[in-house]
Amino acid sequence: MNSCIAPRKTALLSSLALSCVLAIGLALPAAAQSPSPSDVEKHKTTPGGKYEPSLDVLKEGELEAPGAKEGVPSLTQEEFNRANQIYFERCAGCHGVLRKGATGKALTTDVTRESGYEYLRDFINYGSPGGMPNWGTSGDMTEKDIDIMARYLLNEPTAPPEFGMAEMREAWKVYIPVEERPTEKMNDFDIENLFSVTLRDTGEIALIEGDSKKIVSVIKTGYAVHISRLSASGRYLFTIGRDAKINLIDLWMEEPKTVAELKVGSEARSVETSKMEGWEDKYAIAGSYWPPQYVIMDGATLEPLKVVSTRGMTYDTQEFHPEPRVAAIVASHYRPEFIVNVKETGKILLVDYQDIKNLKVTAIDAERFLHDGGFDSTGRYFLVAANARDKLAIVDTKEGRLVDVIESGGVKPHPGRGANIVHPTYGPVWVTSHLGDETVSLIGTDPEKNKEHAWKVVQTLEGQGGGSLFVKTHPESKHLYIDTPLNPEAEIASSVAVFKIADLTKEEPEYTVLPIGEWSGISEGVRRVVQGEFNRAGDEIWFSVWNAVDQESAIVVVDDKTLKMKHVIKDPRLKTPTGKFNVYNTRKDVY
Ligand code: DHE
Repeated sequence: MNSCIAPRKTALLSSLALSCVLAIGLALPAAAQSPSPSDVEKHKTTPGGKYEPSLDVLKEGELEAPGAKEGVPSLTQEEFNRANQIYFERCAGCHGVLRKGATGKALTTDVTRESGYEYLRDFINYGSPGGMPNWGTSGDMTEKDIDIMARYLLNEPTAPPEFGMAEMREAWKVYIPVEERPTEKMNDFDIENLFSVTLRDTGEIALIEGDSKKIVSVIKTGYAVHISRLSASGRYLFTIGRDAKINLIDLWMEEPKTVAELKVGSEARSVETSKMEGWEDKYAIAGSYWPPQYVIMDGATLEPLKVVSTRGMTYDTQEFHPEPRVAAIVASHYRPEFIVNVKETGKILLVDYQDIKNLKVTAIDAERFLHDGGFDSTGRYFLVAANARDKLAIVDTKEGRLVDVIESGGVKPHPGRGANIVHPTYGPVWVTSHLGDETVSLIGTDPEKNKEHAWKVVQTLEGQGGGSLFVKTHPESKHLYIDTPLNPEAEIASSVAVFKIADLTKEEPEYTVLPIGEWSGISEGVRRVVQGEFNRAGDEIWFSVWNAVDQESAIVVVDDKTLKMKHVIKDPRLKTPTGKFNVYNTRKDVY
């Protein structure tokens, strides 16, 4: 079940983790029929449909093939390995590791055996108008792979191994104990304006000085490292790889280095640190996709202290879900709590870290398939996208309760951490763009002075198109930036749209297009332009020009006042740059 994208682009697209869905719905019709050519047209996967987790690390581990069962076609160990690889890479993001269903339908044997081998084979081959890509007829999967997958689905799924405290302690390494670390900053970097840049496909981060724009260090991290977060003091940088490896990097050292390391599972995406006054730098937390759990660690050593499973009941149908993945985690500024977003149960957990022996967790019923989100400008309200349901859930982190769940106004919201602007008409608003269409939604966030606008989509803007991942602004900026890295049009994917905040009063506000890809001077590759990040002063914004690992990539720095290109950072070490995390803005949640 290879990606439904032209093979030529495979390197970059696999790095995009685009797992084309096995089926949006395997709602089986009475007879297995090939779809008509016009139906096959409808199978074209959208950017939103493609942006599903790929459990790249799980596919590496060998699992034992299920034994023979009467009436069920068996697989050799080799075929089973191949099927697992395809399934974890392409299908598990939607259908779940255990095939119990997530955003896609369940593919458990009670469903698949009812349909039978021929039906499954044809379904995989031809797809369905309901959203299942036509893997065979598109040329993305060979006949042999389709045969293996049809048989695989008739066999019971095999669960990958658990990863508990014993495994974590075994993986835990402290390279430099706290007492041997510097007691003051030993380097000349302006740490507050340092950027930690994800070098996705090399499993590294680059530390780049904001003023000089020079790479001061490249540090090895986990596989396909995902995000960086800062400790409240700004001294410690935490990174998490998709392989669930956390690196703790001490920015005070003469040459910043990993001082401790921990693996918290097999697949993960999020890490955060305690930020409440009095608890600065004390704890860290990481959430995993597999096993479905979060772990609280010591903030200075990463010693794992408490592992908590997220398995449990879905918020709405109240059915047991065996693998609810942990998505975004943020740290409250108002209470000693981590805000943990669980995808499949649709619950937002407020994890009180004051007493981890007697752990208090408030479980808020929100919406399913929570993904990413951020705070409003006051840091009190947290807004998170339930992207498969086109909704946003809002939590009051001061009161510890759900404020509301609202329609996002577009298809598949993807805010990153969102962007906070003061709208000339509606007051403070938080912004999200969408993966599935061009909508940019502005949501009122001030229930005190702008009560009538609070928690409503007060305005929608028309951006360049779908495939947007991140929006960005800064309190000092008069602009709102929207990227579109996953848009199928190369020109749109390699540029960003900028709205003037003052123009938002106009009936149809227009945007300026910044041709960042072109400005980079790179002529090869798709030049996806992704994730704007401001510097500490808020007068320049950095964009990654993200190409495949064997192609040239860059970071383009834009002057926020003039919207002109200010600088291009190029370096042979800058391979596949994606996320960028300015130390000050990340630790203070400025966006
Ligand atoms: Fe991300 C944030 C999950 C693919 C770049 N990504 C997040 C968060 C989650 C997540 C849960 C929120 C973390 C938090 O705040 O604690 N991302 C996933 C996936 O499951 C998905 C769809 C597929 C996968 O298998 O990983 C995925 N993400 C990508 C990419 O392909 C991106 C564009 C490039 C890359 O580096 O992998 C990408 N994700 C990012 C970035 C952030 C992020 C840059 C942080 C944005 C921010 O401003 O905070």
